[in-house]
Amino acid sequence: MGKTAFITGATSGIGKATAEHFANNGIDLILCGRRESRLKALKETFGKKVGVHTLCFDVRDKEAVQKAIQSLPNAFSKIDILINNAGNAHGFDPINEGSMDDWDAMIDINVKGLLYVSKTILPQMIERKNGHIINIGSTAGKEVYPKGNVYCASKYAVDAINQGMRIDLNQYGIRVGAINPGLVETEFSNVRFKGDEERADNVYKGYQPLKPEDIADIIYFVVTRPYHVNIADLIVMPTAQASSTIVNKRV
Ligand code: NDP
Ligand code: 8X3
Repeated sequence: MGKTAFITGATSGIGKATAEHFANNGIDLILCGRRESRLKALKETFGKKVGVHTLCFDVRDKEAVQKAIQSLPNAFSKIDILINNAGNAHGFDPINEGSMDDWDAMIDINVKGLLYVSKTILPQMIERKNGHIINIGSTAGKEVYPKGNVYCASKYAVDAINQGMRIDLNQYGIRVGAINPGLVETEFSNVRFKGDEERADNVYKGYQPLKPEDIADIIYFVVTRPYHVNIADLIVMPTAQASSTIVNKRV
């Protein structure tokens, strides 16, 4: 029987590209996000290749998370792979000027949302003594950059949770690993700059950023290693990027 992957944040960027890559390689999909029309379109497209079930919920709402996962039909109730991907940066301000609402959003989505989803899915993985969890961290979770403050903190938390999960779930044979991308051109900067397209586009100008497909390809590689191989922590940057702050913009 084929595998089933549960992908949060599948309506855009890295999550969507991962869904497409998995669909092209026969992995059934449970796709999550808040934008229902996008989920519907993804189901129509990828449903031609693999089984697809969609769940529309906000990862910040723990009751909604539990209700959605408990509602999974039998054909999708066994989750082999969990991609904890939903997340964003909100705002780009020095710490003294940051918005408390932005801080809430980043901690609630990137950290607490990841925990709620994982906690709800873990019992079945523990029961089967099998499962693979990929946490999408960031270079921002390895190195703080100016005005990154709380977004970086949320991704440092993902790094700690990734390590903690791997330690605590080791006895159940569950694989846990993080992929930490650098600059990837997605809707990430549109969200960070609250719809300011010009500012968002500027982030990716003058060099070749990663494409979401580059990360999807790596995620697929990670989940297709033999069972005894666990890729625990991976940093992936565009060639033009050397650190969170050093990017070779050939303009
Ligand atoms: P996108 O903005 O393109 O995608 C973000 C996804 O997260 C969307 O599908 C969105 O779906 C979902 N999401 C956001 N908030 C919520 C919420 N409250 N509840 C449920 N789903 C939510 O960005 P990326 O693809 O770039 O980001 C994916 C992950 O990759 C994030 O964790 C990000 O931090 C990380 N990352 C991104 C990098 C980059 O440079 N782009 C680099 C390093 C890491 P919807 O709006 O439909 O709910
Ligand atoms: C996203 C990468 O450098 O924009 O996590 O924070 S960065």
